[in-house]
Amino acid sequence: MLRTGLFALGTLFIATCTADTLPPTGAAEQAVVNPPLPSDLNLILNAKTTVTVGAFTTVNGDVGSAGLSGSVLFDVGASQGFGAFNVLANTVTVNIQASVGHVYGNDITVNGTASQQSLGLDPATMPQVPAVTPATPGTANVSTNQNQAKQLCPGQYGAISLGVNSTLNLNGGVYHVTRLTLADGARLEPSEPVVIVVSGAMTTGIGSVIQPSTQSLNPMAAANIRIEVGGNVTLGDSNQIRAHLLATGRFTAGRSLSLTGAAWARSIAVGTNGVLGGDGVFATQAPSVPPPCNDNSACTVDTCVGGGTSVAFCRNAALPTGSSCGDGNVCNGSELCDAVGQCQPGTVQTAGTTCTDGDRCNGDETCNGFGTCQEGTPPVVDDNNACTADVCDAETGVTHIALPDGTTCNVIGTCTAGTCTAGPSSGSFSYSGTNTTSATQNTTNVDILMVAGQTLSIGTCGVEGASGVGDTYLRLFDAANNQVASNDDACGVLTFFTFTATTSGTYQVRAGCFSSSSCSGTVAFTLSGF
Ligand SMILES: [Ca+2]
Ligand SMILES: [Ca+2]
Ligand SMILES: [Ca+2]
Ligand SMILES: [Ca+2]
Repeated sequence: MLRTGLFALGTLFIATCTADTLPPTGAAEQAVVNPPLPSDLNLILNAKTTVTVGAFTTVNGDVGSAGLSGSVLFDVGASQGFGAFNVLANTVTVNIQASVGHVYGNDITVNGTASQQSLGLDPATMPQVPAVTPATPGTANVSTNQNQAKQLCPGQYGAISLGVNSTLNLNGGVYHVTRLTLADGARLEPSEPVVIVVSGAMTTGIGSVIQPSTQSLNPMAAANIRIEVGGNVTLGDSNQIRAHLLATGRFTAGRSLSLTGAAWARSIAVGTNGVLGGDGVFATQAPSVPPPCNDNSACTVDTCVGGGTSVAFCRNAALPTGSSCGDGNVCNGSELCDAVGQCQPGTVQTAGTTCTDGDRCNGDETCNGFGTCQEGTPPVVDDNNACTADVCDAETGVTHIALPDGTTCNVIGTCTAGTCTAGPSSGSFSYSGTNTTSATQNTTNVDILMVAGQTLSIGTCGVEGASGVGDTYLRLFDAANNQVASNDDACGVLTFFTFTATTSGTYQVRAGCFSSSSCSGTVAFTLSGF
């Protein structure tokens, strides 16, 4: 039966091979296994449908179209950096004299050059163009007149319109607006991180500029100017943009665009002779941004005043002299505000000053004398006592809690009041010996149970109740019959020694006399420790 089954499978296999020569079936469409996407993919242009890179435009970054039937076209003479970048789309077309880096696609036409081509791409595995943040604009329109410069506080506005050659400075925060319009030569220049959410369209004229203000107190990157547009983005010729843009609709740029950052949209068309480059990685979600007018001083309260149709400005009101502006470090002293809103350093604390982090289990932190808090030495938690539970509490530190009496400890022992004992903790026996060859024969043998850590004190002297006549000799052996201790003449010719057990078990005392002499005595012992 089994043979028949195998034969039947073999027949089926042959039949399948034969079927491959027949007209293509669904299974035959998978011609290649998709190569993995580049691990360092950073799409500076990403569309749902089409991306067109205009003639002679240079894109120094990755370009993709994440839609299932998305396409990317590099028009005549367009180029993509130095071959290190990637183009990814279902359909990729590289026109004559155009050059691109590594192409990933399912329908690739290269009439120019591509540094590498990989056939096979599932667009669903690409970073998808996210939805824009829903806008909640206001009604107050803001406009700048020709050649006017003014600033704005974050908030909800109607349309924002910048006149010819005017400048609008944005203080940090989130702006919700209905439209964003820049006339020829107008400049939108945030001085702090902003998110601008536009419900409608964004339009610019010739030579419009969107970039960080040169008066920014702290460094600004393209990602610090995030513009999300519910409609279309239409940029005029010769625009200079340093931002991350996201549009629900089309992104269209005229000639000679200078874009540093990223543009993600439903479709993208960049005109001729542009220069595009990346600056950071496009975030799928709008970042959170700090409040406006930060002057980097903890001794001032920062507020953005006014805005809208009136003048806006930053107010940095000084806190009262002596207000704390602590940096959270005890060791460099207590920082205090001076009369003009500046934070002044404190006095460096001497070495050894506590700077505890409130956790006693990682040790007690102390200042090093140079303004830095040093880690402490964690306390030893284990007390080597099997009859205590060892715990460390951040507040109270290390404690050892006695286990209930009768708890088994160290295999053979039993806990009593937090101490592990095996047999009696003291005892004695009398013996007389003769011709024991220094306690190696004819000895009197007594077993003593010990748990690891216990110390045995034993002898014919040195222990209460011990005595001896003649020259006594004692030896101690472990459970494996190895001698672990011995003594002959600790007190005169009488015997005493101590031994600390490292393993729990039965130990044997062998009592005898020196050489071949005769002796007698009472051997007494005590067990201390655990
Ligand atoms: Ca401040
Ligand atoms: Ca401090
Ligand atoms: Ca600590
Ligand atoms: Ca313990």
